Amino acid sequence: MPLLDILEYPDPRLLTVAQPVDVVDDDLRALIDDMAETMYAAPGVGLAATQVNVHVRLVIVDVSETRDQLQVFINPEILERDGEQSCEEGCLSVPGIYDTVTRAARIKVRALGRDGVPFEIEAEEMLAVCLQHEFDHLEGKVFVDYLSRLKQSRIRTRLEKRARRR
Ligand code: GNR
Ligand code: NI
Repeated sequence: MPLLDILEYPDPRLLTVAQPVDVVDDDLRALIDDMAETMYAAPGVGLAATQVNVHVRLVIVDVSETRDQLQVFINPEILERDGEQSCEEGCLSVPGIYDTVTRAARIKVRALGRDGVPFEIEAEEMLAVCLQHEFDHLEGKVFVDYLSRLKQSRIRTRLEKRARRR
């Protein structure tokens, strides 16, 4: 199975708003499998379809230490959010850049699983951070959008320079 290429900031394709999935079928499950392989190889704790240039509402996460607890969220919705937490975030689409982002401490999420069956979960701590980070990707948003404009322009310059050297 092939590893998928991950788009890197400031690639304008990362700004795309993803479309809802209408059928959860074997093609979608094949994409999930390729994304999982790509996320584990990176390694990352989450991956949104947007990052592999597929603009549908699908994210995967695995925040377990054992790296064997894949969670799949299709057409996710945040039903409730409360509290605040700040976490040092990174992103596979913004390699080598880490900064603190404040997000909701707890969220309640509804989505479809890889079998197409709806489920709801409550998330806190790292899972809540990761899910909010992934759901942002589906809206065309990356964590650097929360940083100051000065930091954003420094990050843009640094990654553009690095991309040119490759
Ligand atoms: O691997 C990842 N680590 C991470 C760390 C802190 C907050 C969010 C993340 S998600 C990131 C993988 C990624 O880019 N997902 O979109
Ligand atoms: Ni990311």
